[in-house]
Amino acid sequence: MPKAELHVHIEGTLEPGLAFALARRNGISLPYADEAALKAAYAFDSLQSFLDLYYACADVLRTREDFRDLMLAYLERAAADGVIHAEIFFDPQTHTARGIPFRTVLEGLEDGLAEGARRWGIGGRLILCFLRHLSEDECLAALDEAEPFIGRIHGFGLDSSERGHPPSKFARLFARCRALGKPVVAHAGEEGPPAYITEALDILGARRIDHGVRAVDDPAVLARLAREGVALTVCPLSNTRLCVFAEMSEHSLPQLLAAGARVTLNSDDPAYFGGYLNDNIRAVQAAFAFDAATWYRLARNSFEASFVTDAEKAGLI
Ligand code: ES4
Ligand code: ZN
Repeated sequence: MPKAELHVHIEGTLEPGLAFALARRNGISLPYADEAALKAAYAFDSLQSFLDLYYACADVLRTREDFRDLMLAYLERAAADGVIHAEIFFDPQTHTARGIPFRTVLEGLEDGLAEGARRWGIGGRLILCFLRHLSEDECLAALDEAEPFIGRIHGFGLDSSERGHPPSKFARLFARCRALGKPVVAHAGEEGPPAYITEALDILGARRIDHGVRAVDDPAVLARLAREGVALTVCPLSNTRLCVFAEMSEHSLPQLLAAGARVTLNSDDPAYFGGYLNDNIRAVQAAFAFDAATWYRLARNSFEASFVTDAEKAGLI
């Protein structure tokens, strides 16, 4: 079934094989002996334990070609899963903090998008994510750096450590993003409370909520999401790997669907969490045995919640 993927971090698609190949190409060493040792470190007990490794591995990404190769590897894998459109997060601050120019990151990712469209017909857009563990002033400086390239950035998002970094910390930043005429999204209600979902909507003007799975902890928030048709980009394997839910059978996905929320399924950081989009779908089906109508609804939601305009959609599906 054709699908759109709306929640995937390009840095989270860095497979161990490519990480070691890029480390060799760039003459740098990873703090792991080999691919097996790196994979063995993929045992997380929280979002932070994952982020520590995710930022460490991103250090192998140095050149425009590295970012191109990373994007191309993701698009090949996504296309094989029936993804025909992807809205892809990137974290420029992770790279500019290491001295990699914003332009190098952007142009490499764009090279990959162009090549992926040629080879597999897959469409892709870039959503620039700000790192919420940093200060709002640091994020405003990152936006300054991105502004010369604004026509090549589809939207803005908010990711990294959620607890203790509420959306309200970034009110001025997202006001500027909206003033640039761009759609904004935010991670909220992954590890953080439902109140962060409300802040993302009311203070940041988020058009979609990334994760949002903890909305079930506040019936009023859940009812509002359903009433307003706010899309939730849910990432089931991410949530179980990061211990948001102990097991897939405990995931809030059936409650979100039953409440009428506009749920989409996504892979988040597929290299780290045990699989790409169809692996997520298989894991959900093994736990919940949804009927065909539910799967059709989920695929349809992915297009309806995308930032593709109606006119563009007419040509897409
Ligand atoms: C992330 Cl799973 C998750 N949550 C928040 N920020 C992230 N960045 C990459 N993956
Ligand atoms: Zn995410």
